[in-house]
Amino acid sequence: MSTSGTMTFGIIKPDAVRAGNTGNIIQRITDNGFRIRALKMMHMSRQVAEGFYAVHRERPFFAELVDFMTSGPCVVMALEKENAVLAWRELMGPTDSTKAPKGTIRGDFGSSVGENASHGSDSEENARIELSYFFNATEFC
Ligand code: 3AN
Repeated sequence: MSTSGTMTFGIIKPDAVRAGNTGNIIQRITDNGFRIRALKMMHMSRQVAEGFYAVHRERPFFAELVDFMTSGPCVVMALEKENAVLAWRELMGPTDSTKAPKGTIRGDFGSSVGENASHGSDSEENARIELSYFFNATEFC
């Protein structure tokens, strides 16, 4: 298996899993040339969600964000590609699903700025932090 490129961290959020779009989103990921290096479904506890979004703790939407991310199972993923961080953010589209173009994951599967179907790291440094928050070294294939 090729291991070229860089890795980013992605989440298929609870709204998209609930709506039955997990398979559609994974299909888009592989169709766009990403290699899935790790993947698991999980239901985040409040402690895990609060830790993951700790940088947003002071934002007015923090409680809503944690409620949403713990509202059902999600799928966490390690995605590899050339310039994976940027490539995954482009495939997702902008944060606010109501402004995301059709053809992007958020444009097609999200419904608002909070319920936006997917997460992606915003830098390689944060990708490393977020990957190690959710995956052990033994979980990467
Ligand atoms: P991104 O995830 O695209 O980097 P950020 O960093 O602006 O976007 O937002 C972090 C998280 O907070 C995202 N998951 C987003 O859905 C959520 N979020 C941002 N703004 C709001 C808002 N006004 N209301 C609810 N959730 C929000």
